[in-house]
Amino acid sequence: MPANVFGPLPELYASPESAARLKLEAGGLPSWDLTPRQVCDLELLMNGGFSPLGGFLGEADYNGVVEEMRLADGTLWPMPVTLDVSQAFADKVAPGGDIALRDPEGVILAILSISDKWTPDKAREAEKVFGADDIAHPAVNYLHHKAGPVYLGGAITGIQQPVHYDFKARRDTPNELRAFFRKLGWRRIVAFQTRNPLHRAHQELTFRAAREAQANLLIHPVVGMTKPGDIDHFTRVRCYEAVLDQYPASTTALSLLNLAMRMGGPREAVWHGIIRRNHGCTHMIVGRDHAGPGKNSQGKNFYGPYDAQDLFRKHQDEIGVEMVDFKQMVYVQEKAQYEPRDEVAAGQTILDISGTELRRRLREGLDIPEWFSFPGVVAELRRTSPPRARQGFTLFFTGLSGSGKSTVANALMIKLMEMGGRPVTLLDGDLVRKHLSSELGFSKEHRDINIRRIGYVASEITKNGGIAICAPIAPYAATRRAVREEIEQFGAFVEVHVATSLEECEKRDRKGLYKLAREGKIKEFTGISDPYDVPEAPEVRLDTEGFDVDYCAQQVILKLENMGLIRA
Ligand code: PPS
Repeated sequence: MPANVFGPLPELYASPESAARLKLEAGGLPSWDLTPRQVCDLELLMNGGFSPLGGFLGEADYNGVVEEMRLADGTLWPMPVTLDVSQAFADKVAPGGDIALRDPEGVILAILSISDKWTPDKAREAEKVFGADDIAHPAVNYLHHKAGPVYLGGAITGIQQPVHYDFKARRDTPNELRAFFRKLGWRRIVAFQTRNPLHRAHQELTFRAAREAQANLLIHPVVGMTKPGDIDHFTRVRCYEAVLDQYPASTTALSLLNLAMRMGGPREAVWHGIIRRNHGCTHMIVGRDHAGPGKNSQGKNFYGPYDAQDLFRKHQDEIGVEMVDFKQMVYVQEKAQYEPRDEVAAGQTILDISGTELRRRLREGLDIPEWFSFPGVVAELRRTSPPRARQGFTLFFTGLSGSGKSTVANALMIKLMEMGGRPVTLLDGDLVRKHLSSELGFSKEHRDINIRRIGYVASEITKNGGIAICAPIAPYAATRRAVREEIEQFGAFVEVHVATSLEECEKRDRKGLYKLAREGKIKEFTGISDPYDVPEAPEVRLDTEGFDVDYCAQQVILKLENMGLIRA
């Protein structure tokens, strides 16, 4: 192991005196408002979590990382840490200049001295770094649909740490953790990386891993950004705190890591190892499908289950952290205890509850046995995940103009109000255009703004336990997906494709708009002179032709019942 694991690590912060002066000077520089992911990256750059990086990658380093997992000087570095910006901002700045980096509230966190500016080949980045240019991968989707088109690289001078109001006492910089380990005399520390609540199986496996490595244990969960749809970090941290007293206090520590994960499987595992080395750890637990992104658009896994372990093992010496094999722990009923799955004697009964099954039990308010989890953890999960029939949700209708979205949406609103229990809000396309988006037209840009506004309002309604029914055309799949991701943080998103054909909509032509569109009097008309991406996998697809409104509404009601969102 490298000898420097316990000594202090270089940080990128200016001294307090220079920081005060730089802050004043930076007020006059062009400034970039960092995205949430960039704030996470910047924090780990500044505090040494991404050491040896001295800033956002320049072009030569980026190319080396993408192609070979190495910086231009040959140092192992698996993940591009780049500052993506808009074309408009990129046009205003040039290599040799400085820019101020601000958090979303406008606070200046750092100065970037631009050394490189370039337009990356995102398809190549996706292929090489994540293994496929497939937007089913959350990081590839981010790359194509959220990240700006131009990258800026250069050295960072840190002015101040990003502000966190939550769980302050549980957040530690690499140097704070190193000092803590030094003070307690911990010399072998095994890190456990996680983005999920810990149940008994995790407690058993981490406890055993630490014992086998004769090491202390650092539970090091990610609280920056994880996989879309994960349990929010507030709930998770309360769950971690509830488990902490199951470990001997003198051998185990909990610290939160403000990392923005990419779900990059093997490369991400190597990255996690380097980050843990920087945080003073000597070992890391790497499991099956570490940092896995789920299924690709063909329904197959992006990576093999042990790819992450293989890549980690191959680079273990350079990472400077030893891999501890994750043993899948299962509950053996006859013995009333956990054992590694491969050590269970033949004929014994194994009990297990999968993640999907756990979510179902929470959703439906069913029993979660004590052999599976700790009462404190279950209580926290139940607090934030009441049964689905008591949570808010969004019903999102999409379809061509005149397809019948508003009619079915209105019928559903009435039916849901008749059932009672939750407030119902209808965000109909025409209503929204009148009250929220009256200044917008029908260009792609304006339609996207319109749908994002609807998504924002619907996510607030969902978060607060109501039912939002949206009925815009929403022609673009990527925008619908962004709205889904925003809402699924708080409740279910039920996409209903009103699949009335263009011919039928045009035949009905309720508002006379198709005629005008055919005559060229209305431009950019969906289906005629503007695109409509047909939803690939909506929760419900409604065929309205030949069916009455009641029947269509009933199809949606059945789906809602089936998803546990309403009680029969
Ligand atoms: S979008 O694409 O989701 O922002 O559209 P939306 O807000 O739902 O607005 C669609 C309604 O606006 C009328 N309209 C047009 N639709 C499509 N293309 C063009 N160019 C256009 N111009 C006006 C039309 O009446 C749509 O109403 P619905 O209820 O869908 O028939």
